[in-house]
Amino acid sequence: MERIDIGRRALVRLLATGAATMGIMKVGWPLSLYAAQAAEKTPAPDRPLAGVVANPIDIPPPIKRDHPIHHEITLEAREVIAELEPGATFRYMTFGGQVPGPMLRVREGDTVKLTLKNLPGNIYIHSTDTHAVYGTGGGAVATTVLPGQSKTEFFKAMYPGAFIYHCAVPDMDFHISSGMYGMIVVEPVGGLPKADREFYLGQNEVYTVEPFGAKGFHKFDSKAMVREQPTYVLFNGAVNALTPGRLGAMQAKVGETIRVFMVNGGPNLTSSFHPIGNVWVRGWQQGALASEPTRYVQTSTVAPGSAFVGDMELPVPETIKLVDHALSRTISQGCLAEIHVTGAENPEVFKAKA
Ligand SMILES: [Cu+2]
Repeated sequence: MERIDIGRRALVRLLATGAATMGIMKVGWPLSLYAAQAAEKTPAPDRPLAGVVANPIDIPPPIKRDHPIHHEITLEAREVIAELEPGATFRYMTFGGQVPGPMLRVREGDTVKLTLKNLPGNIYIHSTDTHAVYGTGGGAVATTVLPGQSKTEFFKAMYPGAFIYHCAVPDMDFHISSGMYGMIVVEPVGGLPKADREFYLGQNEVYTVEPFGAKGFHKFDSKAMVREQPTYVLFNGAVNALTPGRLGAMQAKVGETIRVFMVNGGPNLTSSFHPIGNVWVRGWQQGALASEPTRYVQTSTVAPGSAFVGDMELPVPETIKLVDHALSRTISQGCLAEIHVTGAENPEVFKAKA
């Protein structure tokens, strides 16, 4: 049996910054649509902040087993105020204090006891709809839980693929936009082709009253969400989070094969996921890992509520920019991540000066 307690590391991080003492007011069941907006208050400017950006390499390793096992997994619903970009804050809803939520990894045929713990300081109900689950709402009904309580469901991973899990309460678009989604990888029997490194990204869009780039606290804008006009489009929950100017680029070496797991939370926008300066040599469209991958794909459509798994080969040193090729989202709304590939030049393949 494998036991994973997803929330502890995030909890330590929060306690270290003091953000766990936020003192958000609790409200009871039932919650009307967006009712808790009224509870939102602008945080004091000196409040310590917790970051929500998921570390793209902090993921479970590939599965080598040739037999199924049982998992006991706990996800924590955690509402935190954190930064969209330096000086601009937002009230996120997360699994485990990070966006996207922790990547879960099981094998086809494995069984899972999944506990959703809704922390006592939260104000909203939460749940999980896991697209790898047969059952009403992908388990959303079974896991709908009030602040301060936990619910546990059991499921068997019957089919392989890379799937989203997301909160699925009645105003789920609001919860997902606020960060409440992640990926579960159900590896096919026999596993995936070997990759030297793996990275984990999640894309979602955020709708705020205040414009892009404004300092201070950003309030959620439900009307803009219904119009599908976001303020921010983000990888891993913050503006250009995985670039040198922020938390740093992802790193790889010439000659390696790397794999990117990407989940699109949406809630509304389809991503046109493209690696500038490279190509998806193998792409499992919609996360369909039981299918043969498509080859040499430039831009992959990743629907909201779906995922993509893509491999790249790295014949030359370069900076690969991962973007949504609906490019205004990258240029004006924050949707950029970088992979820095270091190693020897390969002039037979590319020369900067011909
Ligand atoms: Cu929720």
